[in-house]
Amino acid sequence: MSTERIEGELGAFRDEYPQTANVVRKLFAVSFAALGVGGLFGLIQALHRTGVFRFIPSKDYYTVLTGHGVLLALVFTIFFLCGIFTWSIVDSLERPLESVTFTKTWVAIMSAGSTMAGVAILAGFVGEIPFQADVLFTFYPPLQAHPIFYIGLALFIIGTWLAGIDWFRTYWNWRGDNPNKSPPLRTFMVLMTMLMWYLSTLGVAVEVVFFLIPWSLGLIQTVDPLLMRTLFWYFGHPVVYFWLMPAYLIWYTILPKLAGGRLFSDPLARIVFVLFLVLSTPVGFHHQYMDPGIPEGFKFLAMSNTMFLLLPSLLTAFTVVASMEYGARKNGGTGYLSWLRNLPWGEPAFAAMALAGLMFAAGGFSGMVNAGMNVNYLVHNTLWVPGHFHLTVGTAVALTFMGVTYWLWPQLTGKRLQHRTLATIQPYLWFVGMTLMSNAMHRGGLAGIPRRTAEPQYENFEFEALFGTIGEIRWQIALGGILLTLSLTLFLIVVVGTWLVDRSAIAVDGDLPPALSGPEEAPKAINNLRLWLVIAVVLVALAYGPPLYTMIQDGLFYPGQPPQPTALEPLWEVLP
Ligand code: HAS
Ligand code: CU
Repeated sequence: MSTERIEGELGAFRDEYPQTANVVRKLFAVSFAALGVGGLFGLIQALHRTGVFRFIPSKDYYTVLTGHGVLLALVFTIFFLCGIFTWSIVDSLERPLESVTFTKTWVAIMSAGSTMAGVAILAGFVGEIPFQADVLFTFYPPLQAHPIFYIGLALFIIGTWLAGIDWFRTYWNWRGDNPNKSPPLRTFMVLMTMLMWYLSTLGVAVEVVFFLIPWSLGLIQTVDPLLMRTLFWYFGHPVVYFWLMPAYLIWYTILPKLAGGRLFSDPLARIVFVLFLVLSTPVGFHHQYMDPGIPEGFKFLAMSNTMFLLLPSLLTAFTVVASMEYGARKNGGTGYLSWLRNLPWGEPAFAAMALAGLMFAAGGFSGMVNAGMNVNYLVHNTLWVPGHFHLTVGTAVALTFMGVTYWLWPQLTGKRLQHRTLATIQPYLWFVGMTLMSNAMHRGGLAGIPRRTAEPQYENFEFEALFGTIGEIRWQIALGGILLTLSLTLFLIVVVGTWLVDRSAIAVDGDLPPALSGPEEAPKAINNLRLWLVIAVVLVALAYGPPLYTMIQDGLFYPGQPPQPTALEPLWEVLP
């Protein structure tokens, strides 16, 4: 196989930055391996809990569920986004990362951490082994895992912190050479996402390092479940934007090009990322509306912040669709909606991203329902919630990542995309499978079917009596799960097939066109990272300071005592 540049080939990223391309390929490879195994676990679960086909004992259900959640929601997504961010920084700043050794170090730390956590989870299948980690992907107490799981998680997070340092360092050096330029849009997006990540991972780092590791090692006897859940969800909401923001990066910078157009507004895209940094963290209590011990006023505050947090996504819907429409009209599209026909629906990369966006409109809607404090009581801990997140992380993010792979993989490998027909079918199959599965999950949730259980039927209680179409719901989930697995298999065949062929002239143009309204039209303050970080920290302190203070007073300083009445009155009773 020849590795020299092939004559006549469009500029492959691989030829310009061979070492970076190598790192990104490795990150993607780990990510896709996790996708394969995690996806298989998903199928096992869907068939098991619908009772369609059971080939594991129900006691292993939680091992499978934990593997599914950790491998897909943490390993697949985060390895992939680290690859996308590395590519974004290098390609948009047009300079390689500062030190290959440093880059390889964080990749190795992340890989070691995931392997440790993965081994602990898989050990759950083996009865005799004393370590296991059937703690689900949210891993908060009272469920307890072997220390190796928590240490693996800690390493994984440290790896992502180092990755951020790598990207920031490259940016700072670039700024030294270009003191008066705005950072390119992709770089700006990576930096804002990482600032949000640093701020929000503090919560989970404190939880894991100071509580869960010592607790699992037997160094401390008890932990306060409420405090642990609060530290987790302080991180647990922003992590969903850690997955989403790279997908938005792709929608803002690559999708308009694939649609034949240009991004509508660069400043608006920057504002969206600023809003995510500022608002993503002070909302975590919307996962804890049902938890006792948190003053209602602070839950209310989290709800209000969550509603404000819809804004960046609504702005995104506007900007990205406008950019697509611009492309379609340039290609001869007309009418209010008939321009949709002039989009390249037969291009796998485009179709995957556009379908992901469409499904996200529905996922965003079920998110709004979740966020309403009173409505949440109806859907919390039911199958509705997995319905919601299979549209968001499971489609908006996952399908966008698959779509961008069809575009980027040839540039990273220097090889032409193989099995194009399979690649063209794949996003549509995902769309149909997910429509069936997630719609049925939402409906099942409304009927009261709980999430996270192998046996959703209660003793002497038939959901049929409550909801006549339960049989139909069961089948939709099972069939949806099967179609999703098929789609995922097609994706992996395309990726592996492309990787294995010999190099040839590739047909992907990697240049991205500038936005219609460029960065020079944005106010200068937009690029002031420090300003936005300070505002984000202040908002977090307001939303979390007082409730955390009382929790720590009640729980940590008096371990083992019955809960003390909280000193904090609901917000509206303390405010003048
Ligand atoms: Fe969520 C639970 C609220 C977004 C993931 N969420 C979860 C869980 C996960 C998750 C994993 O308030 C479960 C955690 C667990 O295990 O317990 N979520 C929201 C809200 C939003 C939201 C308000 N979630 C996400 C995203 C996720 C994600 C994004 C992953 C990536 N969620 C909640 C709440 C809960 C929750 C409660 C707790 C529930 C409970 O009780 O446990 C918002 O960010 C959504 C805003 C989105 C929109 C949509 C805009 C539309 C766009 C589409 C544009 C179209 C295009 C294509 C580009 C307003 C941007 C057009 C195509 C053409 C052809 C024209
Ligand atoms: Cu959330």
